[in-house]
Amino acid sequence: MKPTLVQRLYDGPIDIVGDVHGEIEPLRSLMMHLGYSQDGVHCDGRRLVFVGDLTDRGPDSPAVVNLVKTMIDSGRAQCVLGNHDLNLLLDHRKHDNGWFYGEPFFADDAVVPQALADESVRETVLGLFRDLPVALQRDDLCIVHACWNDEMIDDAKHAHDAVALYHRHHELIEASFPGLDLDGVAKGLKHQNENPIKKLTSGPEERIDKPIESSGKLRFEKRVQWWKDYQGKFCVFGHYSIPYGEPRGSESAFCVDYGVGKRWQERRSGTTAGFRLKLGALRWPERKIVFDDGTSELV
Ligand SMILES: [Mn+2]
Repeated sequence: MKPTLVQRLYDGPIDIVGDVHGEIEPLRSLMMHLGYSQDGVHCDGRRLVFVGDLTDRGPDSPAVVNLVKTMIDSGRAQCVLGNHDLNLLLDHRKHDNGWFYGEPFFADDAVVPQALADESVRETVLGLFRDLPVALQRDDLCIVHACWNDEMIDDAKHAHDAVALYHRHHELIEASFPGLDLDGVAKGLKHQNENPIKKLTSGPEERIDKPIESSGKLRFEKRVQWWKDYQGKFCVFGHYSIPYGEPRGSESAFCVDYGVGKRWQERRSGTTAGFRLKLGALRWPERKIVFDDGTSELV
């Protein structure tokens, strides 16, 4: 029987890596600065834990998947499922996951350089994502891609297949609509906030009065900063793409996603070094963040 969607996090010292989004070179640099060999061995026996969103946007999603899969298969790394990873499992095409379908990523009428998948890459990617848990925990620490929520973690604890759990709740939520007199935004928010797989991998949202433009679409909802009210076990999460220098959590929660997924925008505007958007890893229990450029600081 498959293990459940909430699994035991490694004991001992770990390094928790933010959303990689296909950025293979920053990942290799980060591993080197953390003291890992290129296949993920650390001389002190430390291990890597990824917060999900391994693919999309960056130049080489297949290479990131191959590397992380090799480390997971040999017991040297763990990874939780992110919303981008989930989209591929659900076959939800988005503006930035065309690489998976063999199609170039256009932004502002120019191609963003990316390795494109073929059939065998697609098989490897789905094979990895199908087996990922949505959350990891141990006595002092828990890890999820976007949002920790006890009630939804409980649902995930009793499930073995993220796609099946997603569809089950999707249908339950749809079945609750007749007679409720909800508009499209309210329905969308129910799908976002009441489906455990959605909420754990992409976080809670709320309605806003003035729509904002995001990825070329008008949106009537925005993300909720759930960590401001969170008081549980220390939680490390990704997803929110918070640049260096900005507030990134609370007493009990820390966002390790420093936004490297949008580094293609910096490259396009001519930056070749000293990037503002970084890939970081939180060393635990040291509580030290190490970046792909080799800099580090206590948090
Ligand atoms: Mn994400």
